[in-house]
Amino acid sequence: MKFEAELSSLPAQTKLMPFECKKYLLQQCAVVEHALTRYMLSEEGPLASHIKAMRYSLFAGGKRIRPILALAAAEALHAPTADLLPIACALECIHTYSLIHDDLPAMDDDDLRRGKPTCHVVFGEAEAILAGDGLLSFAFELLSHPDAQQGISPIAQLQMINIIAQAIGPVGMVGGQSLDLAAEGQSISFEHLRLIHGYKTGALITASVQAGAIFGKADAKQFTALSHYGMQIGLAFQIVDDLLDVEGTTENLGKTAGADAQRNKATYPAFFGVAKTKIMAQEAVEKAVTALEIFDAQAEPLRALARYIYTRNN
Ligand code: GRG
Repeated sequence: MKFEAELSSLPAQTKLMPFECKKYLLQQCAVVEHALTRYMLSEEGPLASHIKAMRYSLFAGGKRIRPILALAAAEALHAPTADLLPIACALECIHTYSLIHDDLPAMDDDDLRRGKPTCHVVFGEAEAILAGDGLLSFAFELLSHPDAQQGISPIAQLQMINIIAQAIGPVGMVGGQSLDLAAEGQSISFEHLRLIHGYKTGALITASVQAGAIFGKADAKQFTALSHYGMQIGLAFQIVDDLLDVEGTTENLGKTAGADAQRNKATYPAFFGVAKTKIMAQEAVEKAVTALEIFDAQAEPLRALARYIYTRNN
């Protein structure tokens, strides 16, 4: 999908040179990749085949948006980010678990993810369930890892774990997935769609930003601003995901394009058409950037990430 042309219509405050964002993303992706390699269990011993299934999906080439958002939020608060890396890796493990389970035959039954056959296609359904469970549990090992206790007070660390746990649980990502499955083939209201998106996709994205905010010792005003930013980019992320399902290709997306329509899923383009949906995504990005008004140039990566979420093509 070509969004670049539409970038010119974004207000000046949301503009950054595309190459700067690309460079930042590549750099941060490499940092996250390196940390994941360091923290993730290696494929040896009696559990090698279980760990192989976890590693297969974790290292299949995701964009690492959630960990990068956490790091960028801490950066916006002038915090050194090295000690945040175990938390950033935990967020990616949680996200990867959700993708593995989302692809299972009992859920979306997809055979392609991140450009590769899905975990259950390669390792079988039972092992894919366990790989997801393993990644989710391992994430909590990382959230409470001795390295994650550096540069943060025990109270702030517990608060961060609580926020992440809430975001991915029954009143968060898992609840959203449940609502999403129940809504398949049903005629639902737009308000209900927003609720599903907010829980299923928005909650973990918002929690990633909030984790960075807590690590960066945000005061109440900064935390509220970063939370608003997180909610708006979470919304933009899901709207663009809906658009990419319509306009993207399977090759670009690394997952089956057109799957939403095939499953008769309620989406933004289904409600509003493609053109209006793009405007709604832009509006969410603009609101996200406006929420960052109280921050200085250190928040530039967050502003660039908001814009990237709109222009991404996978
Ligand atoms: C199974 C508990 C459970 C939850 C599943 C994440 C999720 C909830 C479902 C995935 C379905 C989906 C396509 C949601 C839209 C937004 C989304 C999470 C897209 C994938 O995230 P990206 O684009 O993926 O960050 P990469 O592969 O780059 O990490």
